[in-house]
Amino acid sequence: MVEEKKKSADPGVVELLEMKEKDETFPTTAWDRYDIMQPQCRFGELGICCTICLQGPCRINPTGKEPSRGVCGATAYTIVSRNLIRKIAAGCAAHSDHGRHIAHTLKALLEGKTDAYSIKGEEKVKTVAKRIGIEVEGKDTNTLAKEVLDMALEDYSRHDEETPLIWTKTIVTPERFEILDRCDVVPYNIDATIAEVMHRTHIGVDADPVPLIFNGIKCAIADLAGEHISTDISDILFGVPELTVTESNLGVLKENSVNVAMHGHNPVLSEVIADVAEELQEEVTAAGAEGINLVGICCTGNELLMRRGIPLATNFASQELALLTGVLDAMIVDYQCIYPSLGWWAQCFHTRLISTSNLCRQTGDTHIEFNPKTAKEDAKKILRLAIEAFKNRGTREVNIPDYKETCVVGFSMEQVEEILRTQSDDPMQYMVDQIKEGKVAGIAAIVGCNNIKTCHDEAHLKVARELIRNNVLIIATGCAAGAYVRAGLANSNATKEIAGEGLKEFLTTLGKGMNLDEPLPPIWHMGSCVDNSRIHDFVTAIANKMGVDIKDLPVVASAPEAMSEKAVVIGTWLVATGWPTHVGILPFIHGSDLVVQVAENTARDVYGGYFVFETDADKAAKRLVNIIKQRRWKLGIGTDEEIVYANGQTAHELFEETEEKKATVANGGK
Ligand code: SF4
Ligand code: MSK
Repeated sequence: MVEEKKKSADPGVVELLEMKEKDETFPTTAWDRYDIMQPQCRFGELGICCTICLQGPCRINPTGKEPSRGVCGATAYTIVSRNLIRKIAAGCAAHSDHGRHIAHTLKALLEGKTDAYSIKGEEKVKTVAKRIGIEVEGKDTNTLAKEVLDMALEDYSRHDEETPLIWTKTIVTPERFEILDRCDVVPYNIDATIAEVMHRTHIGVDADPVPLIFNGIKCAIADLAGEHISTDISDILFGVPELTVTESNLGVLKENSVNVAMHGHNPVLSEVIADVAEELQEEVTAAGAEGINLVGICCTGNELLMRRGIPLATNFASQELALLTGVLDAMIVDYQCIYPSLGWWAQCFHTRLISTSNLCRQTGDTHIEFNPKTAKEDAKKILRLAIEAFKNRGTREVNIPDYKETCVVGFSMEQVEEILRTQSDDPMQYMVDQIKEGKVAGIAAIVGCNNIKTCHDEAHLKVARELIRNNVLIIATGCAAGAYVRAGLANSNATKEIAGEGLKEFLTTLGKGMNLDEPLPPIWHMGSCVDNSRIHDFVTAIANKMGVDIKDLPVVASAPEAMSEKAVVIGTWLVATGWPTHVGILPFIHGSDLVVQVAENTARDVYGGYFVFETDADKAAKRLVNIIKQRRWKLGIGTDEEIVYANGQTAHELFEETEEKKATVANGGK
C-alpha cells in the first residue's frame, strides 16, 4: 500500500484537512488540486518549454535527441535563462510596485490629501535621510520626509544611466558595490530594469545565457532596492516594529467575535482597519458579537504581527482552511499570494471575500477599492460587511483547531540594535564579538513561502531546528517566519529546549538585558517578504563592523519551501550579495546544465554567494551547518573542529585544492 504523503506539520491544519475529507460538499483544497494535477509537465519542470512567441509552444528534448532547438533556433540554455529572468522581473515588479504604493500613500499624506495616516516613525525619517545623504540639521519631519520620498521615487524614474540607484549605493558594503559595479549589474532605474528584462527576452533579442543571467541579477539588485524602499517608508508611516509578545495559529480565531482576516502584503489598508476597528464596537455589540477579532494571513499578517501584535492565523498553503473553521466573517485581501480559489470558497461559506486593489480582483469578491484619501471610510465600510456576515453565520458547525503558540516578534534592525546596546555602547561590535567567540556560530536567514509540493511547514521547521541546535541564530521573514510563530519556535521555550549552549547563553544574556525573565527566542521574526531588507541590513552592519563583505561571513540563507517569483528574485539577490542560498524546491532551470552550473558554481567565483539546491531538508540543514563552519574557519575564527564532507575530504583539503586550481588558472593552466 502506498503511504499517503503527509500534508502539513501544523496539527491544526491536519485536523481541518481530516474534517474536510469527511464531507464531499466542501470545495477542493490546494492539496486536492495538486494531486489532480499529477503528473506535472516535465518540460515545464526543467524550464525548457518556451511560449515567448506564438510559433510555440516549443519544447526541447532533455535527452539530447531532437528537438534540440525551438522553431526560432533557441537552445535549452537560452530558453531556460529567458524563462528564469522573466520570473525575476515579475518578482521585482511585485515588490517594487508594493514600494511605490507605500510611497504614494506617504505622498498623499504630505500633500494633505488624507487624514488616515501620520508619520509614526519620526526617527526613521532621519535615519533614512542621513543614510541617503540628505542634510538633516534644521529640517522638520515633513520636509525631510518629502526629500526622502522624492529620492525614493527618483529610483523608479531616473533617466541618467550613469547614476546608480540610491537604494543600492547606500545599503551595500563598499566592497559589494564594487563587485556589482564591475559586473555591470548596478541598476539606475527600477522600472527600466524590469523593462530591460522583458525587452531582452522578447523573441529575437538576447540569446546568450550569460548576459541574460547578468541582466536577471541586475533586476534582482533593483528588487532589493524596491524591497528596501517598501520597508523604509512603511516604517516611516506606521512606525518601526518593536518587541511584542502575542499568539499565533488558527486557535486565535474566536467563536463569539467578528473574525476578520487580513491577507496579502501591503499594510496601507490593514493599518487603517486596525485603527478604526474599535470605533465600531457599538455596532458589533448590537450584532451580538463580543468584539472584532483581527487576525493576519501571509505577509499582511506579518506586518500587523510585527507592528501591532495582531495574531497570525496561518500562512500561504493553508489560507483556504481559515474559512473551514466556520467563523471567518471576512477575508480582506490586498495583493500577492491570494489563492484564486478563495472566491468560490467564500461562496460556500458565509465569509465575505473583500478585494481592495484593482490589481487583485477575485471572482465572487466584494470589491471596495482602497484609496488613501478615503481610507477611514473604506475601512469602516469593509468592517461593516464583516459585521453583517457575522449575523448571517447561521448554524454551520464551528471548527476552530485548539492550537496557538506564544511568539515574541518585532525584530526590526532598530530593535535589534537596542537589544544589543544593553550589553555594549557599540551594539554591532558586541554582535561581532559573539560571533568571533563562537557563542553565535553564524546567522541563517530563513525566508520564503510554502510550496504544496512538500509537507506544509515541515522543511522550515527541520532546517531551523538543526541550525539552532548548532548555535546558529535564525532571522526569518515571510511564510517561514509564519511557520515559526505558529509552531512555537519563536519563543523562549524554544531557546531553552533546543538551542545549543552558546546560543542559549547569548539569548539569555540579551533577555536579561531587556529586563525579561526569559531568554529571547532563537528565531528573530524580521517581518514580511519586503522586510528581507532588514535581513540584508543586519548582516551588512555585521560585515561593515568586521571590515569584510557578506561573502566572508558565517551566514547562510534558506528558502526551504520556495514558491513564488518573489522567492526567485530574493534568492537571486541573496546570492549576488554573497550569501550561500539553499532552495528546497527545484527551480525550473535543470533543463540547462550551463544555467545550473552558473547558479551553483560560477556565481560563487563572481559574487561569493551561490545556490544550494537540496530537496531533503535534513541534508540541507547539515550542509548549511557545514558551510557556516567552513566560513568561520576561512575567516580565522573557526574552532579546531574539522569539517569532513561525505566524500571523506576535509574542509582544509578542499580549500587547498581550490586555491591550487585558482593558481593554475591564474598561471594559464600550468
Ligand atoms: Fe519557440 Fe523561439 Fe517562439 Fe520560444 S521564441 S516559442 S523557442 S519560436
Ligand atoms: S506571503 S511570497 S507565500 S513568503 Fe509573502 Fe508567503 Fe511567499 Fe507569499
